[in-house]
Amino acid sequence: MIVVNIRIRCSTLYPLALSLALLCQGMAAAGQNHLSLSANPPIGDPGIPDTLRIDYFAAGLGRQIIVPVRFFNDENLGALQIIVSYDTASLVIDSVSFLNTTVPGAQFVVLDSIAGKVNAGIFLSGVGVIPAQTGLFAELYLSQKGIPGPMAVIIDTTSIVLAGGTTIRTVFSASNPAVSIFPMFAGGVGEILNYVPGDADNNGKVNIADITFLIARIFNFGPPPPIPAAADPDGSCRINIADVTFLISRIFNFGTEPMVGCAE
Ligand SMILES: [Ca+2]
Ligand SMILES: [Ca+2]
Repeated sequence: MIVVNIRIRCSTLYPLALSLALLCQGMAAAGQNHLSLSANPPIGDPGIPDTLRIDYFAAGLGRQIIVPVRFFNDENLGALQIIVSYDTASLVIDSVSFLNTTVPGAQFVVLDSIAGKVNAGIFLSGVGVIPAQTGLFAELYLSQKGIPGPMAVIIDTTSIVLAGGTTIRTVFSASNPAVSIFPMFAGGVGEILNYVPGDADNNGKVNIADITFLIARIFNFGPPPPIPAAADPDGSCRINIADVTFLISRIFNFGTEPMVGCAE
């Protein structure tokens, strides 16, 4: 199995344009009443800049790509709405999961597979706040279309223009005072590498030479693996003796198939 590995470079920051954002599109889709995030004009972001971040992710052809979307806020929030775009030439959006989110509250998702946009939000309708934290907002589930060879994939922030002409953008809503906060965006450009899971020496085959290669590396006298994720067959995000054990089990035909690695 050939695997596509996508690395996120979190080196670029994009300040977002100021705008009043509304939850109306997502709320309508969720069967909720229209809700304005904030009736006040945006006043910027007090304290430490709030940040929206797309994390590292890895995936294989035919498997889902899981893209963690994280955020930082240093004030109490009442709602978050995050809008991102993806490359429709190479990716297909499957769903958005709030399963492991650190944010409690009502959730909505609108997927536009034609335009390649995801509009996802969480809001608190009653008392309570989303406290200051660095946390997971949601995970995007996408599939790779199966185009071989190295290529770039971009997950970026975007905006959506509603039928009435209102433009909605990524926004965090502070609960007290009620203001719209427009976070900085970190990351988004991915680099894709093709590899075979467990192929630690990157010669296209998984065999005993990969075990030798891993042992040499783990005991510090061998070269680093050309593609670290390929040398992480147990999918633990670390390269260690457990990967050697895993490959021994596999190669002698009583172990499971190597997993898509996540070591960096
Ligand atoms: Ca190999
Ligand atoms: Ca491992």
